[in-house]
This record gives sequence, structure tokens and C-alpha cells, in this order.
Amino acid sequence: MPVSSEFVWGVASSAYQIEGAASEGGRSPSVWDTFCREKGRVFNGETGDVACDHYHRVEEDADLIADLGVNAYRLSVSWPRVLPDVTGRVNDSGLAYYDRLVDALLARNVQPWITLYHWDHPAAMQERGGWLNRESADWFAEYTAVVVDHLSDRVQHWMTLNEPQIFIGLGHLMGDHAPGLKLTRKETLLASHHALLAHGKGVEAIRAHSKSESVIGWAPVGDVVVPVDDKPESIEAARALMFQVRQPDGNWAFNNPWFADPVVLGRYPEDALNQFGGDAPEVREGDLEQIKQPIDFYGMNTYSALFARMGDDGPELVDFEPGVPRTTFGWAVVPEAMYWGPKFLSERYKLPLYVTENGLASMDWVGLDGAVNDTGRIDFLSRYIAQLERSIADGVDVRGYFQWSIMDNFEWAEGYKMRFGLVHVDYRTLERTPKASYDWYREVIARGGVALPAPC
Ligand code: IFM
Repeated sequence: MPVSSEFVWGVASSAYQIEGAASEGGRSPSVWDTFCREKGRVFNGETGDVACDHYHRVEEDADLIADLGVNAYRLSVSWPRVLPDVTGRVNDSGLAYYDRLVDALLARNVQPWITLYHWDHPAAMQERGGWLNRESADWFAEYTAVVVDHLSDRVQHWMTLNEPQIFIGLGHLMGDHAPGLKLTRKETLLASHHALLAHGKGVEAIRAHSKSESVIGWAPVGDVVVPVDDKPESIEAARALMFQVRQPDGNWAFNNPWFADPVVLGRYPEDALNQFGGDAPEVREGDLEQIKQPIDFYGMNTYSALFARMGDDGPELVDFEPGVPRTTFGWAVVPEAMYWGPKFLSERYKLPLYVTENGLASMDWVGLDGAVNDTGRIDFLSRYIAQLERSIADGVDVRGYFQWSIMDNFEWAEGYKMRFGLVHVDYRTLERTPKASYDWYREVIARGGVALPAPC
């Protein structure tokens, strides 16, 4: 079934992953610049210094985005480009770069959807404690106000945080991402509380500073859990596990409700508070009201899912079948995530949804014929978009879909090993080659969202 003509079709990226120009235009180092320079942190010692050199290729890349026929492009602003000292001094040259980018998109009828924080906070902020410092929420609000003051005459769509589960879980608990910390559970929970406060203060700042009517959301990434079959008890088990804070792998940070309940419902989940006991963060008077600002949409970044059923002792996870299809990252391919994820999230949070990220990691290369035949990506996206359409047909309020990512880019601790793009980037020459999936996605958009069958 084609989706409505109002449906937002988009592609996504983030600043550190594509911009490059890391020490140009007055930008200060971010935590990721620092992290990449620490031995053994990032595959092959790679960095975002040059990345896709998008900073110098705004017009060319805007053409690639617009030629897809998308009506929206999700990008992030680099905090250290705009406020190199965290707060205070504004770097006009950084803002001028985002002017160029926003104007290039608008000139091609593509609406910019801006994420304010996609993990690359200034290294100087880390020196002041980063997210462990409660003042970080105010610093983020100040930075947000500067960006919104400057761009909201042209930009209406905003997201505060990208994937708090990841920058808190991988960055502060497990040490795999910048700032590379392995904090105690208590400290990590405190950092998460401050990040949620930053979200709330950021939303307030957007509303207070926006020169046009703004549409505000965020882009979290909690585990999606799907039922192993259609039995009502399996569905119940999946729903219960999707909103349980204790995670079967012992890593509580990838759950949904610890982050989303305060943002949307204004409270921390009871099971979490019982579980965390004295490790739970100190919640000062007014904090939860501050965090629970009215937002206009819930963004979901979705790549995979876990399976659940009802066991003798209640809901339980089911192992993946041997040989389950997996992406190059090792993530199981579970298209039903796009059916059950939106359904469960909209039942609980009752907000319009946008898929703010979805895509496939692979290791594509340019073939002898000059083409990049990424049929696996076409198959993956076909299956996921078809399930999304099924969810919409069932009445779930999903209003848009952003494919991750417009082009191959710096995949954090994996360096340039994983490729998620619709456009191949040769990192030696920086040449862009649209892949077969680029043409396929353009056709899907042109047909109003009918997922085409994968080519044989
Ligand atoms: O590349 C990342 C992105 O920055 C955040 N979401 C997941 C993507 C793939 O790992």
C-alpha cells in the first residue's frame, strides 16, 4: 500500500561522520577527535579528520540528496564548530557553514531536519566533566539557543539528542565510544539524567528561540522486541520485554523506558528504580517537569530486533535461529522490527513517529563495471519498508522514514570498515558513486513508498 503523499521520505547523516574539516573554520576538537587519537580505540586508528569532506562539497552533496527525490535530509550540527569553547564565544564561520548547507538544501526543495547532538560535544566540555557535570544541561541549552536563533528562519524541524542509549551506554559504561569511560552504574545513571535534562532544556530553548513554528522530537534507539509468532501471549511477552529496563544481556543501557519514560511520561520506570536502588540518580525538585517537555514526535532509530515468547516463568527472549541473516556489523536482519517497534512505541508514548534511522552495514566496493551492486541493501530496505507500510496500514501514526545513510561515512569505533551509504565514497579520492540502492530508493519514493521486490 502506498503511504500518504504527506509522508516524509528522507536520508540521514551526522556531522562528525561526514563533514571532515576537523580543524578548519574555527572548529575546536570534539570528544571524538580526542578519542580517535587514543591508541586502539578506533579500527585501524582511523579518524573523522577528513571523513567524506562534506564540508567542502556542500553543493555536490546537496545535488545527490535532492536527486533522490527526498523531501527531507536529517543532518546534525557540530557543537564545537558553533561554540568552540562549549559556551560563550560564537564562531561565526561555523554558523556560516550551516547557512551554506541549509540554503543549498532549501534551494533544492529539501527540508533540513536538524539534530543538535549527535555525540560530538567539544573536548573542552569533557574537561569540565562532560555529561557528569549537571551544568552540561545548561551548556546544551545555550548552544541550542545559538543554533536556533541563527537557523530557525529557515529550519522548522529539530531533534535534541541522538541515541542517548549509545552515547551513555557505549560512551560512559562500556568505554567503546567517546569519551571512552567505564564508569560505575551510579555515575553512568547520573550522566544519563543530565543528558535527559539537556533534552528538556533544549526543547524549551527551541520553543523560546524559534522564529517559525517548530516541530521538535528526539531520536533514541532502544532495543525493539518482536514476538516469535502471532500468539497473543507472544505479543504480550514482546511488549513487556521492550519496556523492561533490565536487559537480558545485563546491559541496562540499551532499553527504551529508562530514557523515554521521563521524556514522554515524566517519570522514571518503577522497575528501574527498584533495580537501581541507591545507584539511581538524585532527581531534584522540578527535574522531571523539566525533562518532560511537550514534543511533537518520537524518532526511532531501528536496525534489528530481539525475539520473545511467553515462557513458564513469564516473558523470555528466544535465541536467533542458526544462520539468521546478519549484516556486516553482525546485527540480525529482523524486518518485523518495523512493524512491532512503531506499534509498541505508539501504544505507550502516543506520539507521531518518524523512523529517524534505518539501514544496512555492508562492505560494498566499486565493481569492474564501475557500478556498486549492493543488492543486499535493496533487499534489506525492501523488507523493512514493507513492514513499516504494514504498520501504517494497521493505523500506527508513522509520518516519515529516514534511510541511514546518504553516503558511506565514519562509523565510529569501526572507522571506515562498515558502509551504510546509498552513495559509495572512495576515501582516497573522495569520489562519490551512487549505488544500485540509490536508484532503487529514488524509485520507491517516486512510487509513493511501495517497497519494490528485490531484483533477482
Ligand atoms: O552510524 C550510526 C549513527 O551515527 C547512529 N545510529 C546507528 C548508525 C549505525 O551504527
